[in-house]
Amino acid sequence: MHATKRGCPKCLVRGSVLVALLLTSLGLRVLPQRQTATELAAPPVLRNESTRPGVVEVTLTASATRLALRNGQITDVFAYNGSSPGPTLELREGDRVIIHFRNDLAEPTTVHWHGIHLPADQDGSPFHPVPAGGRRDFRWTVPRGSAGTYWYHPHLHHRTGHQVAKGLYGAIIVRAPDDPLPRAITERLLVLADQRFRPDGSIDLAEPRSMAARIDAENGREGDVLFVNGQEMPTISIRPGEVQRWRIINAAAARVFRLAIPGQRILHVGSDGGLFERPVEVDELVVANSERVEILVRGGAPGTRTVLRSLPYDRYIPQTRPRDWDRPRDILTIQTSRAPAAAAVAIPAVLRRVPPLDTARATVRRTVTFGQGMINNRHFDLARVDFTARLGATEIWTVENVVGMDHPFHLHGFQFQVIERNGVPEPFRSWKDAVNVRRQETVRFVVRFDDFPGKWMFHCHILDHEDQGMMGILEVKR
Ligand SMILES: [Cu+2]
Repeated sequence: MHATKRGCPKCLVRGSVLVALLLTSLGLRVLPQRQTATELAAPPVLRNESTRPGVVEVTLTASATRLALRNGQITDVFAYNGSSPGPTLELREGDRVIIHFRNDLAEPTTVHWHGIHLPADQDGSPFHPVPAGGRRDFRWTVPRGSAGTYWYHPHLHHRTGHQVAKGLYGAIIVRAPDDPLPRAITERLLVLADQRFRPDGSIDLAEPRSMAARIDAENGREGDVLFVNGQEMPTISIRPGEVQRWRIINAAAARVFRLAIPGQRILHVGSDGGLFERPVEVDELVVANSERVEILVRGGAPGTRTVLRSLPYDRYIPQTRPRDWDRPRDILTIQTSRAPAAAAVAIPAVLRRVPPLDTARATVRRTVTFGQGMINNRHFDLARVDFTARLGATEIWTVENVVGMDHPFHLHGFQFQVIERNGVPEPFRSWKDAVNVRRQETVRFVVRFDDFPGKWMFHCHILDHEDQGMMGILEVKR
């Protein structure tokens, strides 16, 4: 974290350190940046323990701990390295990554490296549980051309929703040697999540068989408190006319963010698998569960203020639609300073090439039908392979949602390219590992299984649905 880059006033840092010391003296582990600072703070960065060039070796520990998440109240959570979101894994294309993972929880877990193209046995899927008190090393290489924003989270079947709700999720950033965006641009990471608290400050997990549990099972668990990097309504400072690059991750279990900034259009430059070929100007962006977006945001007139807002988004069936679903929710404040205007930066018209996957070479077509709680009329079974694909094959998948609510589809291990939605051609190419499939919508994409044979998950990324069995297994065979 760079205080100068964040424009973080020294007094806020000092104040948060004092609160941290006070709470530490009470025997509580806390994150200093969560206390008094209203300026958005980046999550800590995982320390690289290797001195070898091109090697990133880190230690990641999941444990139960206590954090001051809101209003000074101490909350029992699960955290990676004592922090929620967990520390960011900073990588470069081509890096060899070694993660020494330790499970200090009292229950099994896994760590899934969401969106990364890696060997199947390193994916941290439900096939790879790490028992309570257990350890395992993950080893993989960051593919060339995969620069982008990814994330990591647990993926133990029936327990993913619970463990993420307790605080286990963190960002992965992969950088390219030839990033086309000017280096002068300040970069921000925004890990979006929501949470629900009881009056005593504890995390509100629905009692089994309660009405709340039934609603969570249907909608996916949502919380009324919106967090950016674990902070409620933080501020991002920006200079007049300054352009900032924001990497945004939707790490919420079920909430879909429909993002807008009143008073400005957003330059959308990338999604799950990295930058687009060209920037696209938009008024708003729907970011479904597990999706990432990269955007460019511009500072306003000196001293003005606006917000990043989540507009109402109706993904629900009428019976369980939240009463306040149509209320816009502000996520953070964008404060333009009175500093001199920033020097203009040129945004390239072409960012990079996104090579097309050739649909004419597709040898297999498959259909994934999303029902409520099931895929192709079946619940997930760890012992069953649903689809078998040949290594090297190009395939076209049709994901059809036949029910009355949205289900975001995610495929492990492979980035795909959306071809069309409800027969309407996708306006431009991008690399995706997750795509929201709206109620009654059909999405078609092309994917190539170029490497890494083995068993891979595909599932709905509403975590409650995934835990209920809206998941299947694709086996890629030589
Ligand atoms: Cu779903």
